[in-house]
Amino acid sequence: MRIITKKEIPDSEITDPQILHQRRKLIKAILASTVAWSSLSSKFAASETDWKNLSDALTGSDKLNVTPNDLVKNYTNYYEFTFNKEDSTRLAQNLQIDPWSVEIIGEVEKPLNLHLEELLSQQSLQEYVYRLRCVEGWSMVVPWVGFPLAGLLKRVKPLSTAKFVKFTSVHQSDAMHNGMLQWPYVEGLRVDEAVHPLTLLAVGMYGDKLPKQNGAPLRLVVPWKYGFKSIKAIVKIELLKTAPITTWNLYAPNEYGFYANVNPAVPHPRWSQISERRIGSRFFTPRKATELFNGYGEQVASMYSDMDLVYFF
Ligand SMILES: Nc1nc2c(c(=O)[nH]1)N[C@H]1C(S)=C(S)[C@@H](COP(=O)(O)O)O[C@H]1N2
Ligand SMILES: [Mo]
Repeated sequence: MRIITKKEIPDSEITDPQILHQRRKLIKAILASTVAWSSLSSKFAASETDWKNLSDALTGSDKLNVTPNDLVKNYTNYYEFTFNKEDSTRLAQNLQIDPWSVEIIGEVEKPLNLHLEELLSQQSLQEYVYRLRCVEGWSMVVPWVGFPLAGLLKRVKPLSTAKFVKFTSVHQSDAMHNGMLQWPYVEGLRVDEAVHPLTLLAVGMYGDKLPKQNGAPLRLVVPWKYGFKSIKAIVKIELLKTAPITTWNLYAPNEYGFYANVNPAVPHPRWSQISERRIGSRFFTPRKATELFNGYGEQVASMYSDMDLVYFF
């Protein structure tokens, strides 16, 4: 299988030189592992030639400013466990993720309940390097491994009545103890957003399987929206006629809108969204200017051309 590196990040964002070395080490580890997630391991198994192609892409002049893996693994938002970004990483290890299945139901011709292995059996995995911007004002660059959600949605044959997609996270009450919000975590997209080619289901990052704290075994990645839309540990995908009620919108409707498109012109009621702190940058590095649609406007702006982005924030 071929893993293709999509170069979404401009030259001006400098690379982490360790990444290539790290990837080679990781792929070896994956190839050697025979335990759980066996189907995933085979999905990741690239031939030597594929890896040479990938390394060539990475050592070329168009280098990527990927955030070091250690930072992405150890600075996580997983509120079902805790509000603390370090503790969530530790506590998430208590999640049971094998076996895993996902229901895809609602306004569809062919509802499915798929084991993770079946779900992946018809998808080919690619690497997608995307920026992730959290509503709290920090950002990072993550090499996800996954596939466009559109491919999976096609398999259930959505009816013309399907206008929205609702995503539900797992809730394991013996492991998830934060009682401050209503669980399970729920997110949603409009159907056109859900089938946009930038919208991914990720099963890995940095050439390896997704760590539990980053949403294993399966999470959404919507790079032009604030991070809270990129829901982790998905167990249910429902196609709906109307917009679902989502966790953050229910909790604080004036602070977290349904659309949540990254937009420097729409401040959060308690802070500005004009700039962001890139995780891993040096202490004195100035904050980066936040870009409309997180810099993916060329690809996604047309979906919102007739909408007031202040009203539909
Ligand atoms: N189920 C679930 N999904 C979630 C969250 C969460 O608390 N629970 N946090 C969201 C937020 S606020 C962000 S910024 C991203 C963070 O992803 P990361 O921890 O992998 O960087 O996940 C999103 N997905
Ligand atoms: Mo976030």
